[in-house]
Amino acid sequence: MWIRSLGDRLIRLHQGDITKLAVDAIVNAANSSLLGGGGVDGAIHRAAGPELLEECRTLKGCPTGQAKITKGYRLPAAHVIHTVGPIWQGGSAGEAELLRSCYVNSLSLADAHGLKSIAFPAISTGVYGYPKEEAATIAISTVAEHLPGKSSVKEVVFVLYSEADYRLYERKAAQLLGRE
Ligand code: AR6
Repeated sequence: MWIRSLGDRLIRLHQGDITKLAVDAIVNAANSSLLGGGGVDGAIHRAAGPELLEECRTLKGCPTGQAKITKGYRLPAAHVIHTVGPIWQGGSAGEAELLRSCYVNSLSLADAHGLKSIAFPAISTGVYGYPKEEAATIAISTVAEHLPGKSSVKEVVFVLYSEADYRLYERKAAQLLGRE
């Protein structure tokens, strides 16, 4: 278990299925319709049950880089924060700034709701094709920049589905945040 404290805040790395985590909010790597899809989005909708889709229909979609919150329904997590990552188009279409916004806006939404713990998947690195190493750098550095301070969020978990992604995050987190 990789864990690192930034003041009184914690950053953890976890390998596995994000739908199993009992945190205040899990983040969904959704698409702009917010009406479900494959990958982690499909897994979250399957585990949360049909009530999640019903609530998502009332949200009328979400632009890339923004985030919206729903309840977690049958998930162990109380809430789902749906964010829409950029589709990788080669790197000169503002992808890095949009990916950064996904993390910033998800954290601000969690703070606005007084949430203490949040878990992120590796947004945009599946179907949306964002290079994993660059995406990991953005994920870790953005969270590290925004976590200290007055936010209600005390714990951020990065959830990596594959062992290879977990090892990448371990390496990146050690580079960016220092070793234990
Ligand atoms: N728990 C944690 N991570 C997971 C899980 C899981 N259960 N399942 C997959 N991942 P992707 P994107 C990882 O494709 O690239 C959907 O159809 C996966 O290994 O889910 O942002 C949406 O509706 C990868 O590292 O999301 C959109 O249309 C990461 O989650 C589109 O895909 C993200 O992969 C979004 O694409």
